[in-house]
Order: sequence, then C-alpha cells, then structure tokens
Amino acid sequence: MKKLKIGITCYPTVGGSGVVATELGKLLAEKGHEIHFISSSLPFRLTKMYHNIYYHQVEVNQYSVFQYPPYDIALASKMADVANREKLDILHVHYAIPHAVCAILAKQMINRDIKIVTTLHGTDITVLGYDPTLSEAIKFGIEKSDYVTAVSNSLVNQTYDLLKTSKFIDTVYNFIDERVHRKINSLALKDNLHIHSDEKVIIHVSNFRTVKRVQDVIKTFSKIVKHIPARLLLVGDGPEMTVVCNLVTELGLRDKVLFLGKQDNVEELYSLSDLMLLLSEKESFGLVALEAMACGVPCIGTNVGGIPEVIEDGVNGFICEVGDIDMIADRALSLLKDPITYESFSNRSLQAVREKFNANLIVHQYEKIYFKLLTEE
Ligand code: GMT
Repeated sequence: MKKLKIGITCYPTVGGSGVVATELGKLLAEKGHEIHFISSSLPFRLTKMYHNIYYHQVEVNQYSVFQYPPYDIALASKMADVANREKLDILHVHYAIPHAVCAILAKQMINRDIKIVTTLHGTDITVLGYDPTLSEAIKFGIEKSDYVTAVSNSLVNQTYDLLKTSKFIDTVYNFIDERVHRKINSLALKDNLHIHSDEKVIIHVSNFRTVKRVQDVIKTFSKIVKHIPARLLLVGDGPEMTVVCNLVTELGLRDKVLFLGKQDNVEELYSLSDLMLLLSEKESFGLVALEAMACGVPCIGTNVGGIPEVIEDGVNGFICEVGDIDMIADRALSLLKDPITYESFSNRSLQAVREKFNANLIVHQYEKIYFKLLTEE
C-alpha cells in the first residue's frame, strides 16, 4: 500500500478533537504514513519522539498595527508552505473553524494538487453554527472541502439541519487505542485515595463547562450515596468548578467527593471506577464515555447528540433524559446493586469498544477516504 504524506491541523491544547486528531496521526504514522502536524503549539498528546511524525509551529506576527494577531492567515500560509515543501497529499483538519477555511485558502496558495479532509467534532457546529458571524464561513469550509466527516450520525444530521448544506458528510466515529485505554491494576491508587473496598466509585471527567451539567452529576451522586457507600471522582477543571464546589459543600458531600483536577493518564482512574456519568446537554460523541467503556466501566449518559450512539441503553449502560436526576440515580443504583447485570454491562462495554470503536477499524476508514480522494479524478 502506498504511503501517504498527511498534514494534520487541530487545536493542540484542549479538548477531545485535539486528542482524536493526535491519536489518529500517531496511528497513521505507525502504519508507515508520514505525518506533519501544523498547529499553534505541540499537540499535548505528542509526548515523545515518534518515528514519521513532524511538527510545524504556526508563528503569528504581533505587529503593533494589528488589533488582533492574524492567526488564521498565518496558519493558512504555514499549511501552504509545509504542503509545498513536504509534498503533502492530504490536509486533514479537525474542527471547522478556522481550520477548514484556512485549508481552503492554503490550497489556493499551493502550486500542486492536495486534498482537504475536514472532520467536524461538535461545538464547531452545535455552538458556532448558530453564530451569524461564523455560520456562512463554516458552511463554506464544509462545501469547499474535498471530503467531510463528522464524529456521529447525530452531528451529521445537526449539520444538515442547521447549515442547510447538500455536501455529503460521512460519519466516522471516534476511536480508542485499546493498548492504552484498558483496565489496569489500580489497587495502590485506590488505597492512596483512601477509598474503602466497600465503596462504589463513580467518575465524571470533563472540561467543567455549563454544557456538561456537572451540577446534575453532584445531585445524582447525592441521591446514590443515601442508599449505598460511594465516592465521586471529579476529573478536569473549568468555568463551572466554583459552582460545583459550592454545591458539594451545600449538600454535605465534602468527604465523599474527590476533586482531582486535570489528569493526563486517566486509565488508572477509570480502572478503579464502577460507573461513569456523562450528563451533558450537548455532546456530539462523548469520548470520555468511550475511554471509560474501554476500561470495562459502564456509563449513564443523556439522550443528546451522539451519546446514544456510544452508550447502548439497557445493553452496556443507560440513557436518561437531560436533568432527570431521579431516573439517573435509580438507574445507577439498579446497576451498582446487581452484580450479574453489572458484569454483563461491563463486558458489553468492552465488546462495543472492540467491535465498533476500535482504532484499527476507524483508522482504516480514514485511510480509505484518503486513497479514494487521491485516486478519483
Ligand atoms: O466542545 C467541546 O466539548 C470540545 C470539543 C473538542 O474540541 O474536543 O469536543 C467535541 O469533540 C469531541 C471529540 O470528537 C467529542 O467527543 C465531544 O463530544 C465534542 N463536544 C461536544 O459536542 C460538546
């Protein structure tokens, strides 16, 4: 199979879209393709030297005349420069704004043919798509890309509804590298965190933005802990943190909730957890649910966006309506108190990861897209 030269642009410092883009680059490089990350800083998951992976930093001119530094122009110029010099076949951009538009501008500056693949991740459509100052540019970025993917069927449909585009958008699910995300021995950590063996561990991982409804997680936990011994692990940080801390205190849960802040290697935390709560009001996919499931942890998620495509209601977890705390707590208790159902949900979580979201499968899907674009004319 021909080896490709692929440029990847993503937000390097935060969020699941950067994680997915970086993991995709690493796996493509393992398969022998040459990967060029073009971004404002080194993607945070690129933690060591990787064979076949190169990083090109976008430098932005800070000239005093500029009220705002022209990052988008600098990114497009860098994309064109790298594509010309390294003879890239593909530019794969993650998150529509500004990356897709920059790639299109870059394509016009490049002196050879290159194909643009844009992957939509969620808020680039479900939040920014409502902004009249951006929506036409997002639609332009989608329509002028050579191929567009979105991380769930739900996001595909939301994009059609909102932007009224007739461009074909393919669903390519997010994936997990099962070599990294797997159940590991976490007894020592459990001990260090002073979690007793009879306590059930519930986990929530997010960027603590309003959209994640972390307060619902706390309220649900406060109901659960009235019936069984339990602890809640809160992983991540963000704008809602103060409100969440206050609610924990108000509900008298200070000694039951562990605030762990931002963590890089979450496998160990998932491995000591019994249940994951993802109660967002918007979520195009829910990568954290997949990470938990890969460690055999069943999830309860809300009936929004792509969450029901990841968590299968009554099979490997539960789907509840947004804000229905009573139902969520009921479902959690029924699962945590029934070891036979729990075991089956846990096994089926692992099975879903293996069969539907495994890295080989999804990376192969992207490769097929790249080759199809490069052979058709
Ligand atoms: O808005 C965010 O939550 C960040 C965004 C990102 O850039 O990482 O997350 C979106 O992309 C992730 C990776 O595809 C998905 O797993 C998240 O569900 C999605 N977030 C939302 O739709 C809110």
